[in-house]
Amino acid sequence: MSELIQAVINCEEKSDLRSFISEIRHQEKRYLLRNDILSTYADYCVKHQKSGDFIQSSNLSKLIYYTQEILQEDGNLCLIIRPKIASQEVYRLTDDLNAEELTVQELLDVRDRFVNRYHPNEGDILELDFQPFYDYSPAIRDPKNIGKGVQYINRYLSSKLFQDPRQWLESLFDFLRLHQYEGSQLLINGQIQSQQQLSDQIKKALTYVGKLDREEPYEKFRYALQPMGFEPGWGNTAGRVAETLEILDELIDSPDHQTLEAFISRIPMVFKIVLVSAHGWFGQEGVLGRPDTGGQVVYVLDQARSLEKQLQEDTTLAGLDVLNVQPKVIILSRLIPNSDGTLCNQRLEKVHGTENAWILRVPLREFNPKMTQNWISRFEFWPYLETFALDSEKELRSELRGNPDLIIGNYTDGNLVAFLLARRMKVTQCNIAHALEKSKYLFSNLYWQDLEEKYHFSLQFTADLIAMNAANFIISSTYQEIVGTPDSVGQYESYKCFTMPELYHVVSGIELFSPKFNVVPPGVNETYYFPYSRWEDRTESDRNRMEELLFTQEDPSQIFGKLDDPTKRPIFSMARLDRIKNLTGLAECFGKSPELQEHCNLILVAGKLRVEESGDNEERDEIEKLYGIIDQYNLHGKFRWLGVRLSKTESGEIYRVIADHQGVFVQPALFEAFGLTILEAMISGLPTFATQFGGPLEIIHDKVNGFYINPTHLEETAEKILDFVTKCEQNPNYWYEISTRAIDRVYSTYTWKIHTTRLLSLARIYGFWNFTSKENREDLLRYLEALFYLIYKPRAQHLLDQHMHR
Ligand code: UDP
Ligand code: LCN
Repeated sequence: MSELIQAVINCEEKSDLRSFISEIRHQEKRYLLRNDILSTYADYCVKHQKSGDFIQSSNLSKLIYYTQEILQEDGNLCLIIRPKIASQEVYRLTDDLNAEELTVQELLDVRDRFVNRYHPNEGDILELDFQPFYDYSPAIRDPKNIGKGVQYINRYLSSKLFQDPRQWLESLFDFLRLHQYEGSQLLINGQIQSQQQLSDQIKKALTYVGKLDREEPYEKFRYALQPMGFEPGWGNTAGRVAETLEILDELIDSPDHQTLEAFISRIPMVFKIVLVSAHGWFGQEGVLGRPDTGGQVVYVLDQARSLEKQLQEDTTLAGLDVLNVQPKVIILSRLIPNSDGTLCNQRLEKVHGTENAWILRVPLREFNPKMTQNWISRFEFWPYLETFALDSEKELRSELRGNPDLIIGNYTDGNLVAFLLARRMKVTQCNIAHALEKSKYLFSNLYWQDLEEKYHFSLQFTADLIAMNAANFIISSTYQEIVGTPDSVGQYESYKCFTMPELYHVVSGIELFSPKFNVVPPGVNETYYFPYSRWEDRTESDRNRMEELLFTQEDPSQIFGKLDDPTKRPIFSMARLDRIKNLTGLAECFGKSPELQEHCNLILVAGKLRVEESGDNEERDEIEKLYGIIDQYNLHGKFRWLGVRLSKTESGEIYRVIADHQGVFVQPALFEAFGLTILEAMISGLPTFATQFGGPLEIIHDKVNGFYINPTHLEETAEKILDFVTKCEQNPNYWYEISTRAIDRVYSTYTWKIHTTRLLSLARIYGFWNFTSKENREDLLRYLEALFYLIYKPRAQHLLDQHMHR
């Protein structure tokens, strides 16, 4: 990049650079983000009548394209440049056009100075640096392979391991001896005492099972294999046992990474899984749409269901029915005594449609019953996590009659609890972010002190750093959740280097090239969400009820607005009513376009209708704002707002009824980490317009199976929807084309079956590598513990003191 800067400085573009800098100086903003930089540059090009050629291919244009941020300081500009995904360079550009490269430390100082929180005379600030812990572990080289960690680690470690055949065979032998289920030995027993004997016995067993009918059930020859040294776990039929033994035989004779993966994927080593989803209303009925309760709950419930099913299939295939193995999945959440009509005050609730998946709710200790008896916003939840983890450990051990095999955390709080539990129970830890608030709230770290009272980001970001570094593996829903796109920073990437002024500087917060990252997108519950055209699976009475609810029913307690012409094409959206979901933006976009109003009605399912009924600040603000927009643009007669809480069956049907009317779904969030409603709408057959900021960029292919919108450009968004509607009016086939492709997209890529097969294979492979490579992470974990006790805990205690005085 320095060459590019030098090229701009040294060529005839120097004067352009000078006048562009002067343009920047005239900006009121001293801290420009990419959007500001691009629009200032666009204005500059218009004002100076720059040619298309210049705009397309000048060095200055290239430099601007890569520049993520510009900070102005004493006449100098600090340029933060992202020359490629997951990398950053910083330059100071002086008045006389000298460019010098800045270190990360210098950049963080510049940022601190920007907010007047730089105090070098008072000593150095604490620097957090995780890089040394990653220096000796394998790292992916090519950014395009980020998020494919397991493939990489498998190849890398196999080749290392296979270099020393003796050690490799020893590790494999030790690994095979390890497995038990509630005291019963699996795979091999004491008859096999060495790796050499293992190899001989495999051949013997293969000869034996080779003579049996392939379909012969395992229980019929179980006791013939036992004296040879083989216990249950190899397969449920003679054919399956033979296959697994053959794979092992091949692995011993001529190891390669594919055979290793195939073998490990068959090893029964995961039976009990804990999913931690601590905050919010976690339940199966009447909880969705509340503040803090949305996609994460849907995701975790569906994942639990699908994991249980997959575990059952796997244990049956492994022949473990003879031991009566019953896999168990526990969702750990908090118990909320004042549960407002939901079941969140019940200790144990079975997950519908499963045999052995449960929601286990553990109450918070009663530090302050006014708080702990009630729902607590995720932003205020921090002081309760450590004791919650301690109490949960006991409950989990008694429910599971031992330790789980895998703990998966969800969201910052769940991930921190998963870290504490996994550390104490010595279990593999997996992280799922769902949403990292750091990138959701602009400048949330730089101005953390001003936001602390409301959001407590100092606790959240510290917890994020601890949990994401501690996790054995992380699954993300998209690639860009990790490292963004060529022109936008990823959510995990935003933790790489940042300042928390006066608290600490993070010079390397996470290794983005670490193979711990794996992209495993979620699915959608196909029992409730399916294409509108599957008439045979739809219930007429539900359909009529939803039809009425959407278009005509009058019930001021939960419905606002009456449609003048209910037959107009519906534009539909459904989301929690928070600022980032931006339903108010969609209403405004609709309000600004009389043409769109001529063709369509706008129907929203969102939150509550009355400020007094909401206990959440953001929700209250949004309710007021929405009423303001309705009046300002006089949307009466064209707009309906349903403040209802729908059951799953109803919400599935509601998308389909919109599709019956050839409507569209719009997801206008200012940022969306993934966006389950997009999958729900698409599988139902709705042409979907979704924000271009975040996960939807990977779900949808623009203009192929849906459309991108920029929710900050309201007129342009209205124009895009109008354009689609007009095209459909001219050519009714167009709606069907997009609708069909949307359905296909979900079925081909976003199913829970794909998700859980992959997740379980990850759990096994990481489990195997943790065992064989004896990866020593103790130094890292000790560092994280220090962070927890020295930074997180005192701050959490301080917040608890505040709560006690409420
Ligand atoms: N949802 C709902 N009722 C509402 C709002 C949302 O049932 O009033 C459901 C919606 O169907 C989806 C989930 O909540 O399954 C929202 O997930 P998404 O990933 O879109 O957003 P999140 O709320 O997690 O940010
Ligand atoms: C949280 C979000 O904000 C959504 O974008 C995701 O779809 C959801 O969690 C499930 O991961």
